[in-house]
Amino acid sequence: MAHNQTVEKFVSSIGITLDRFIAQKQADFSYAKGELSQLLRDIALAAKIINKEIMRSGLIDIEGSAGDTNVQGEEQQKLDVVANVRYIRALTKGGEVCAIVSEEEEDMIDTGNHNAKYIVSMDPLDGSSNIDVNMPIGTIFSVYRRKTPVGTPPTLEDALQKGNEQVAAGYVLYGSSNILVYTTGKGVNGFTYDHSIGEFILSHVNIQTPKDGSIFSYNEGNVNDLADGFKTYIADCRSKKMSARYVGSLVADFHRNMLKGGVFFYPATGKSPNGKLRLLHECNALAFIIEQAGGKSTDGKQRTLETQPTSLHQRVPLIIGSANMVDKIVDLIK
Ligand code: P6P
Repeated sequence: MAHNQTVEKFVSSIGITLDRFIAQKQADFSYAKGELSQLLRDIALAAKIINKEIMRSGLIDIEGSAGDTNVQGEEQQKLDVVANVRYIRALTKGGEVCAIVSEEEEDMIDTGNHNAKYIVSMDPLDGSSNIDVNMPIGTIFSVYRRKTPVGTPPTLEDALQKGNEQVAAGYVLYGSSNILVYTTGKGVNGFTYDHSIGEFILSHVNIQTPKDGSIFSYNEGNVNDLADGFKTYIADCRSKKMSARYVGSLVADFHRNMLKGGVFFYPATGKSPNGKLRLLHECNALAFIIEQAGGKSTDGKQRTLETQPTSLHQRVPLIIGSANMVDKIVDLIK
C-alpha cells in the first residue's frame, strides 16, 4: 500500500465536532456573543457525564427507584435524580442560564446567574422507567431568551413562554449509540458520540423528515380511551399494513419517526385528560425540531408551538411527525 494511503488510513478526519460546529454556526447570529454556544456546550458536557453513568447503571447501584416521587406523582428513578442534578449543575456553573425549569423540580430554579440571557426548560431523563431493562432513554431541552431585564431575578414570565419563542431546542438519545440532535432555527443536525475521544461528531446533516411514513406510534393500551377519529386513523393504518412501533420512550419513538417518516400521538385519555406529555419539558422542544425538519406538531386543535403555557408542569395532547400523517389525524378528529 502506497505510503500516502497508509498514512491516510490512520489520519482520516474524525469529522466535525459539536464544539466546532457550534462555533461555526455562531456566525449565523449577529447578536450572538458566544453565550448560546457556551450553553449548548454545557448541555453536551452533562450529556457525556450522564451517558457514562447510564452505561454503567447496572453496575453502580444507580438503577431502580430513588424511593421518592416527583411533582408529577411519578416514582423517581435514581438516574432521574442524578441526571437532574448533573444538568442543573452544568448549566448553573456554565453561567449562561438564569433559570431552569425541570420536569423533576416543582418550581423554577433560580441559578443565581442574574446577568445571564437565557432560560432552559428540560426533561433531564425521559423514559427513565426503561433504564432497568436497557431500553433507550433521552434528555429533552428547550432554550429561551429571558423576558425580564438582565441583572434581575428570573420570574415565571421567563418560564411561561410559547414554544415559538425558543431560540434552540434539542435532545440526547442514549440508545444503541448516543446522539445529540439540536436546532437553533436554521435546520436540524445530529451528532453521534464517539466514546473513544469523548466527542460528539456531526453524523446527521440538515435532517428532513419525510412528508409521509409507514410507522404509527401510540400506546395500544389506551385505544378504548381514544376519540373516534384516532380509532379510524388506527384502523386505516392497519388496513395499509403500516408498522406499529412504540418503545415507550418519547425520544426514541420521536427520533426513529423523524428519520424514517411516521407519526407519534399521545392524546387525551381517561387517565391523562390533558394528555401525558409536558408542554414545557418535552413537547415544545420536539415540536420546534420537527417543524425545522419539515414535519408538524399539534395538540389536535393548534400548533404545539402556539400553545400559551399557564403552568410549569402543564400537560398537552401531542400529535407529532410527518406532515401529511399529522394532517390526516387532525382532519379525522375534528
Ligand atoms: P405510557 C415515559 O414515561 C414517557 O414520559 C415518554 O417517554 C413516553 O413516550 C410515555 O411517557 C409513555 O407513556 O403511558 O405509554 O407508558
